[in-house]
Formats: sequence, C-alpha cells, structure tokens
Amino acid sequence: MKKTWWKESVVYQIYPRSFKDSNGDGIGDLNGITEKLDYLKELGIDVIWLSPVYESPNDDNGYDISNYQGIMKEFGTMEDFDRMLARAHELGIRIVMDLVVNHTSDEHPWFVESRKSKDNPYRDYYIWKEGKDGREPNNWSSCFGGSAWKYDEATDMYFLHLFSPKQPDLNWENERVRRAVYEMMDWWCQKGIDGFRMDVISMISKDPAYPDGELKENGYGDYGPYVYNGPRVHEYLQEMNREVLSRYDLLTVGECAGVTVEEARRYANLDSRELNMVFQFEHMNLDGGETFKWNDRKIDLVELKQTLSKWQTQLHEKAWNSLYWCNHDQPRILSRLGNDGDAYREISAKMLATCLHMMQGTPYIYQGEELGMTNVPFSSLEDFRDIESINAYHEYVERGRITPEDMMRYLCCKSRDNARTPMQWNDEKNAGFTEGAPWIMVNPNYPKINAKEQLSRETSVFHYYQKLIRLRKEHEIIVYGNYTLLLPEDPALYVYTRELDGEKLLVVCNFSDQAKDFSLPEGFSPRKLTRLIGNYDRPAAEVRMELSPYETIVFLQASK
Ligand code: TEU
Ligand code: CA
Repeated sequence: MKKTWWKESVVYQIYPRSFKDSNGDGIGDLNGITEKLDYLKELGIDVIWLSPVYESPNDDNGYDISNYQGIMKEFGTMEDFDRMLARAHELGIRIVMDLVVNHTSDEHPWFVESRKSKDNPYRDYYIWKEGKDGREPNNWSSCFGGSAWKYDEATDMYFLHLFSPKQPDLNWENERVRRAVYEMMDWWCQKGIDGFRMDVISMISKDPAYPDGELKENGYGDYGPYVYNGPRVHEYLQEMNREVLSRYDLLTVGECAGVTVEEARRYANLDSRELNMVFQFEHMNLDGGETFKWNDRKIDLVELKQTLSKWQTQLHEKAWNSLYWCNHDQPRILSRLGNDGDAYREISAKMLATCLHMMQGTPYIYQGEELGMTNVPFSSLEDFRDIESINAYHEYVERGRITPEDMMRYLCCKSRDNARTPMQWNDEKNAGFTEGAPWIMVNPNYPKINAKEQLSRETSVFHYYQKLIRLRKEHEIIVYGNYTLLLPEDPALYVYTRELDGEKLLVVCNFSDQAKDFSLPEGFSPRKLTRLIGNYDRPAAEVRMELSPYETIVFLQASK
C-alpha cells in the first residue's frame, strides 16, 4: 500500500468555543488555541481538525456560516488565525479546516440576495420549490425537527433546509455555486492550511424529483434515500478534486451520514480521485431506535464488533478508514461504552483508546478524550445550549411521545452538549477554561479530571494516549497491517489481530466490569510475545490469562 502522511497521522479535533478562552468573555477563541499548542505537541498529535471558526450567527455553533473568508468575532481576527497557523506549523502540527458547504447561514449574502426575488442572480444558489396544495413541497423532516422546508413570503415559495431553518441548503446543481465553493477552498489552501473535514458532504446531491419519504414516527418523511450519497455526489467530488484538492498536499475527510461500505470505497478510494477517508456513522448509530437517538440503550458489543470489523476488512487495500469514538456531535465514549465511575474510569478509558488506536485507519481524538472526560450531569433543560437537544426535547415531550423525565435522562446520555462543555485544564475556577462566565456549564468533575493533574501523573489517561500515538509511529503494522476479528460472538471481549510481513499484533480488550478468562489464540506463543502497552501491570504473556475488568493488552509477535 502506498505510504502517505495522512495514513500515519493522528488527528485531534478542537471545538474552539469550548477549548480555551483567552480574553475572559466565556467563549473559547483562536488565541486560546495558540496558547495550548505546546500541550498538543506534548500529546504528540500530528494534525488539528478545527471545527468552524468562520463568521456565523451561531444558530448551530458555527455550522451556519455567513462568511467563509472571515473569522467569527468571538473567536478573534484573521491575524489571530494566521498566528495560530504559523505557530502550529513551527511545531510540525498541520491544521485541517471544517468545510461546511451543504448549506450556509440564512444571513450569508448569497441567501440574503437569493430570497429577494425569483429573478435575483443568486436565486438558484439555493433550493426553492412551490408549495403543493398549500403545503410544503414534500414531507421531508429536518434533522433538527419539523419540516425541512420553510415558507418565504417575499416570493411565496419554500426553501430547503435539511438542518435548521437558518441553514438553507445550497444548490449544487448550479455550476456557479460549485465554482464559488472551489474558489473559496483554493483561497484557504493558498493561505497554507492542510486539509478539509467536509461537513455532511454525502448530502450535497439531492434526487431532483424530491419525492415524499417513508413516514417516520414523527409524522414526517425520511429524506435519507433521496439525499445520502445522491446521484451526482461522486461527480461533484471528482470535480472538486480536480479543481482544488489534487493541487495541494491535503488531508481530506468527508463526514458521510448514510454512507455504506460500498459507497465509502468510492469516496475514499486509494486511487485518490475523491477524498482520503470518510467518517461513517454505523457504529455510532447502534444504540439508536424508533425515536432516533433519544433513548438510554447501550451499544451491544457483538454488534459493535461486527460493524467495525466490516469496515476494517472491507476497506482494506481499497479505501482508507477514519477511526473515531468521539466528536462534537457525540456523547463521551467513556460514559457510553466504558465505565465513568471512580473505580474504572481511567482503566476503561485506556481500554477504549487501545481498541480504537490499534485498528487500521487514521485515528481522531476529540478534545478532552485524552483526559478521560465524561458525560455531564445536566439537571434541567436550561443547562443545554444545543439546538438539536432543545428542539428534540420540545418535539418529543410536547407530542407526548416521551415523558419529560425520560427525555432529560436521554439528553444526559446522548446530547451533543456532553461533548461541548469546556475543556478541563486545571482545578481552578471554571476548570481554567475562562476567567469569565462560561457559555455552557463546566462539568462539575473538573477538580478531579483535568489536564494539569493528568500531566503530573505518569499513569494517567493522557500519558497513555501519548504512548498509543508514539507506538503508531514506531510500528508500521499498526498503520498498515491487515485486520482479523477473533471471538466474534464473545459478549465481553473484543479481540483482534493485525498482520504485516509476518509480524503479528494481538489486541485484547475486556469491555466488561468482570474478570474474564482468555487463552492465547493459535499462532501466538508466549515466548515470542512482547507487550507493547496495557492498562494493568502484567509483565508477560501466558497461554491462559485471567483478564481484569476492562483490561486491555497489546502483544507484538516478531516475524521470526
Ligand atoms: O453533522 C451532521 C449530522 O449528521 C448530525 O446532524 C448528526 O446527525 C447529529 O449531530 C447526530 O445527533 C454535521 C455537524 O457535525 C454538526 O455539528 C452540524 O450540526 C450539522 O452537520 C449541520 O451542519
Ligand atoms: Ca474569548
């Protein structure tokens, strides 16, 4: 397989609003990030993915952009950005920008023009349709609740918004839209940025017939089949690749809601005609249900293994995987799949990290994951800031579909705000995030869980992540080796091997809070094994081992 830097990198995601506030207004900012670059250097990551920092009215925290070439005032200035980029580059850290071009803000000048009249030059930048019998053009629901169409009086027509009504969808059928997007991307590349994470890029091409979708329990239709991986999406990405991506040395990752393995082999093919890799959602959706993600179900380990293994083996030598447990849209993995109680918090955080980081693909760490940050004990709706959470509460509770008590519990399990509380830097006021009043509450566990404490202790989760990152640099097998799942039906153990040029890696993870027996699989012998990393003191391998709760170990077996 061809070796490239983005296959060998570890990416760290920063959600700027919650990372570090440098001026006391309670909102994280670019100068705050610059202050903390040394911290990231120490962790050892290669690339930062920066969630959006562009001008935005913040209906969806920056995922609603009103100027792609300007910096959001709360976050600083373009000079601050340039300084951050230069300092990152000095440290050998690359910066990947969030590219949100499925939609803009309704306050973007293109939309302001577009809604003025039917013959405005920007009219076709967006998706406008006539109503049907005095109703919306079709039954699609928006991702954040309600109809995906909004009526606009000025021209007596509806525009499409798959997310909030303040996020109108761009019309990618319009060549002028595509040109404008490519020019904007090129401008950032000229500035020296190192890649793009492309927001819901699998949704940019819609079925031109706009048919009604299958009715869901909320009374709206499912747009999925007519939007995900739509008819022209690969054509658009190949064009984008020719016009922009192929001219620079970039990391590109498409956030691909609704992507299947077959589609991913096209988006992220090793022939590099489109993107380097995609974010798939299958493993994150395993605890979903009839009321979307709003429940308190646990992910079943057997299903998780099946899903992740499918991606590992079916992309092998065809396309490239991304690896993630966390991002700004997901609750904290430690609370979701691990154990956030005192006894096993750090142990299970290390186990989850090992399970992910020993797989094939480019790993992504979300801010605070490396500290073992947990979900947040929100106690009332007023604690939430996220548009998705707040809308969902109203939608499900007011329809009488979910009781207020249950819905609060589900929000605590699943709300995106679990990931968005401030980064916990130290045990001082507001976890050292801000001198002022933070825009969202700080997790009250910060006196215990914070970067300062983690850095001071050799056995911490932070130092464990540091070691995982170092191992990836020292052993090609971790990057390029093939993957085989063992014990697929075991409900507690996740065991897999990697193999490259006769060398073998054995990765053992106990996902349960019980001790478990484990025998070395065929082809491995204790004498030949070196222990690369683990979360308990276990000096040597044995043919039979009793694994402790949440134990993980990685063994390397040399080729001869
Ligand atoms: O997320 C796309 C997406 O699919 C999410 O809406 C996801 O379904 C949801 O968060 C799960 O609960 C991207 C961004 O990552 C997200 O923050 C934005 O809100 C969204 O696009 C719109 O830009
Ligand atoms: Ca600030």
